[in-house]
Amino acid sequence: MSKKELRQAWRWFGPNDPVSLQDVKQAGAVGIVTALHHVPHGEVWTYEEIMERKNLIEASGLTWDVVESVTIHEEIKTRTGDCEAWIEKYKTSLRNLAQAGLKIITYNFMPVNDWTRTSLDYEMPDGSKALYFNWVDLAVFDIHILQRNNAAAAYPSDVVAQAKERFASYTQEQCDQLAGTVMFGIPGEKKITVESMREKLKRYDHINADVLRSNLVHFLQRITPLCDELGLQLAIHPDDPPYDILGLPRIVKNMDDVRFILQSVPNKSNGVCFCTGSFGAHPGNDLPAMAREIGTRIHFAHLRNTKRDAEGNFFEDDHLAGDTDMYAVMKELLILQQTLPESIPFRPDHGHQMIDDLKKVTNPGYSCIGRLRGLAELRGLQLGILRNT
Ligand code: DNO
Repeated sequence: MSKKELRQAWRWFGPNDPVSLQDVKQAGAVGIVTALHHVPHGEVWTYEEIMERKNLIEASGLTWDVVESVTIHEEIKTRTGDCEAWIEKYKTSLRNLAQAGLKIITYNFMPVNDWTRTSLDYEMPDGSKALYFNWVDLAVFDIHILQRNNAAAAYPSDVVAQAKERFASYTQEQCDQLAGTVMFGIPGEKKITVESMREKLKRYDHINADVLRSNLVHFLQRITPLCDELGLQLAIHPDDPPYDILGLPRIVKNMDDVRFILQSVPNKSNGVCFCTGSFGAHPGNDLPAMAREIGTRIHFAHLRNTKRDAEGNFFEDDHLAGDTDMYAVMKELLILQQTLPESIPFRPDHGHQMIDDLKKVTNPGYSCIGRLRGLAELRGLQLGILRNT
């Protein structure tokens, strides 16, 4: 094997991120993954604002490698209201990004909420803190706090019973905290309240997985010809966690879903953000096999590990620990990389809050030291594999 490496990148939330660009350089990353988080979802990213961000990144000796995310407006996902006008705005943003020299565009098609966890400070045996997803806590939120119609029917009866007991034991403060965590979303973006969540969920009353899938295909058919022409590479982020939650359909959970998306819209710009943390939270997903099959349609990678228990709850483990065989995934990605002219960017996705970061206010999952550890381990793994093949 020749020695083409993946490109080490780092998610940065912009000028308000407590992790500075200089910190990123010290952590050993070379590329930045970011977005204009202050632009309301769906509105156009202007060329001027994109360039301003790009210049800021380049002034510190880094490059803006990946856009994550250009968020899709809910009316596109539900194909209602001003859907077509939102798609036109999306295309304008894509044109502006291409004009500024950006190439890889991450997005997701998760209804209402982005990633979902039930705890952002789950204590690990070594004292560091991890992100955690627990079904009983989700049911506490869903059945008792959100009070979604018929929510209990979505959970096994023992989970419903435990949720009832747990809810009775929670103080108001604990309930507020749980609700805030479930609806946490992306740092620097507008927060949603329980009330607005109810409103947003209502819009999906008549949208099942098939409808959502056809809305995604419609969106992709509208934008991929432009992306092909501009040389852009789209990267759809899987659903996190890869399960239907809060009565919402999820359509990027496994290899069947990915196959459907790639086959329905075969344009070369249509690709995937291979997030090992999201896909890896489902025991049915064979990550190395998925990497092999998706192949050149992997336009970007998030490397992270989760550890499940028997009930399907999971915490985010160290990058090289957990249920996903990171060695096997890295090996697949490196085999793929050798066939490509450009490096696939990867970022150490999330990391534990640890060491001095425990005393700081950090973006959950995105503190510096935990990701620095993850990046160091992943780079070492990469080097070891490349030297031995
Ligand atoms: C969570 C992230 C996701 C991701 C978006 C991409 O940490 O991986 O929020 O950025 O889903 O659209």
